[in-house]
Amino acid sequence: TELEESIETVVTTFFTFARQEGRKDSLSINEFKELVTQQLPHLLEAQKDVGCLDEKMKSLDVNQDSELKFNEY
Ligand SMILES: [Ca+2]
Ligand SMILES: [Ca+2]
Repeated sequence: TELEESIETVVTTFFTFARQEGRKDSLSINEFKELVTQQLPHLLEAQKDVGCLDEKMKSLDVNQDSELKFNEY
């Protein structure tokens, strides 16, 4: 279904960026910024500048370990 394809795209995108550095199953702040910059440019425009992404990351990072697990994302 269309929903399944969308979910698969989200999962694939997450892990493509997550494996770039450090832990392979979670996003560092740099990986998170790369992902948003490259894959979610409209979200970036809405956020106005990259500094807001730090805030976004903090709000998503439930356990505050500076890495985003898929369940946090
Ligand atoms: Ca990583
Ligand atoms: Ca975390």
